[in-house]
Amino acid sequence: MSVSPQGGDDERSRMNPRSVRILLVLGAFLTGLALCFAIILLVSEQTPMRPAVAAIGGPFRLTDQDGRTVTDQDQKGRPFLVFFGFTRCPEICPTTLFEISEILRKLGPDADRTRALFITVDPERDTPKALKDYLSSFDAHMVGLTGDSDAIAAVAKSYRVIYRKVPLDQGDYTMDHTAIVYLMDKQGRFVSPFSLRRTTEASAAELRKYL
Ligand SMILES: [Cu+2]
Repeated sequence: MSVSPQGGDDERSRMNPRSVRILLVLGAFLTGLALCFAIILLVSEQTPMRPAVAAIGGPFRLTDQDGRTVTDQDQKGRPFLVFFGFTRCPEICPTTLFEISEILRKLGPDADRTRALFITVDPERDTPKALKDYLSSFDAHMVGLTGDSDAIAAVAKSYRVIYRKVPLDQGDYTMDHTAIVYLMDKQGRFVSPFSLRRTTEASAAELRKYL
């Protein structure tokens, strides 16, 4: 095909039927695309993800490191992280709490608009005082929570956290526990597990999205 550089009116009028055809094809393509999106939206609304997601987390009534009663309702209005563990944990808990502390520090003043809850799976030894001593090494936005063994069992169950006592020598014991950090939104709904396998900046940016 030849295209004259000085096409002028003549060239434009000759191109017209083709332009119309192109527009028609483009229109059909865009309509198809819009339909695809509509179908994807419909399907994603109907997937059973929603009830499963909503089933993580739930009401609790526990005691913080200062002896105050803290409930799930107190968290409403700000996104928060939840992590289960115990103060005598040799490795996973201190590492995780350190990483969460770094993220909270990175948030600067915005950290006031969020929370990180550290819920003990060893309420026998993790009294409010034990939690307070332990958390003094971490960011001040961290809230340590304990309670009687039934309250802890109930909150762990609602987050699908599994934990158990592992006997050691001389009557001592340690704990095995699920070590997932949960991200909950402002309404207290589970968003997703919160990955710490990225830079502090990336984690802080992710958390900031839910403020
Ligand atoms: Cu641990």
